[in-house]
Amino acid sequence: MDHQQTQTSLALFCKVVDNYGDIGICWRLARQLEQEHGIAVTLWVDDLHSFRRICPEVDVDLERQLVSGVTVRHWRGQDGVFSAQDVADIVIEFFACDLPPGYIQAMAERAPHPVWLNLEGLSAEAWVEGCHALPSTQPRSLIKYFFFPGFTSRTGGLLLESGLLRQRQAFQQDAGAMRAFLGQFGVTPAEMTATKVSLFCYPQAPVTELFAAWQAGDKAITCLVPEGVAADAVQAFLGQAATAGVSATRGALTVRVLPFVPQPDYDKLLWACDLNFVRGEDSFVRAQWAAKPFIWHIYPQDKDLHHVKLNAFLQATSAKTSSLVTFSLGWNGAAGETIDWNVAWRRLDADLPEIARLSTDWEQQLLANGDLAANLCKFVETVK
Ligand code: TRH
Repeated sequence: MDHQQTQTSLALFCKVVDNYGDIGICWRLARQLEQEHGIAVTLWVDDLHSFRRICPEVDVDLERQLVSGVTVRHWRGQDGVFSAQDVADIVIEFFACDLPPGYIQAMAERAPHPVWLNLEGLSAEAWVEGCHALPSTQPRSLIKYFFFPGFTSRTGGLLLESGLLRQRQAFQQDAGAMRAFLGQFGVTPAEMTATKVSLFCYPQAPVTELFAAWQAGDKAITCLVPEGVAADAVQAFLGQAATAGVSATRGALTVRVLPFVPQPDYDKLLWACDLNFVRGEDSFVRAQWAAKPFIWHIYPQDKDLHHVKLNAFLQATSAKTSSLVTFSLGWNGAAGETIDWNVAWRRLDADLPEIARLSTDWEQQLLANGDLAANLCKFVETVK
């Protein structure tokens, strides 16, 4: 979309359900559309406090602010009044967050109507391909298209900024940079030489059991945990409050609490570790661009529906071994049998080099699908 033409405008609406994934994904997409596609992006978000945890530049008291070239608006409820002039060329509703009725009214009054997308959640389930890019007729002859991220060429692909993999390779080939990055959080040279694990999971994960297996193991483990994650298990291990900077070593295991870092630094944490425990959606995707083995803790849903989604991914990914599948099912309470974490860990640990090798093949497969932001722009061209 070259600049001779008027700059294309885009409005991205994000409601923070809980945790950081919703804003994590929307912030990443907003920045990329602005920086790589020259689109004038306005990000409407209803929770600036969660936003600031992943992006310290955000001022929680401002109604409107410019952050990294993106206009950030504080989305306060559904009563806003808008005119057709306020409506962007492209409107993205994240996770069916229900646009303000006044904005939809203004979209209908705008000529031409904007391109309206609902950016859906990520899943490897087969039905996604059949729903991706489907139109749905809305009142006042508006059309909304469903845009699905995914792992195949018949989906919207995954978020990936251009240059990210080059940055990663440079960082992972620079031992000094990795030492300095982890050193700023207090990681000692001895902890650096151990197997480094990042731990980002939901409270339900069997962290206490895994810590016991690591502590009793014959291999030194340095477990790096963002503050607030698995707080009960971490506090019990540390014997004190799990605040950033606190660490303890028991047996073969050292646990160190990290501060919650800005989003770009979270990538570096994944790049610097030998194994990553990730969750939800955005960290799950970032782990797949880190070329390191990872264990996914999926966002729990009622009636264990998330187990279907988990199994769909474990079937789809090529970066797997039976030890990883068993461990992942156990980690998500989907193994259907009691897991001996000493055995599960020993088997997974032995396969880490193989899984790391397989991760690069999987990365190539994902790259072939194109990145989500570029695919989204191409799709918009076909329907506008
Ligand atoms: O925080 P999450 O559990 O978010 C979840 C999921 O998105 C889930 O799909 C959604 O339904 C639910 O919210 C409502 O996990 P996720 O998706 O990995 O998002 C975490 C974000 O936080 C990601 O963008 C990385 C970022 N992050 C940092 O910026 N700094 C950090 O220190 C850490 C640990 C994470």
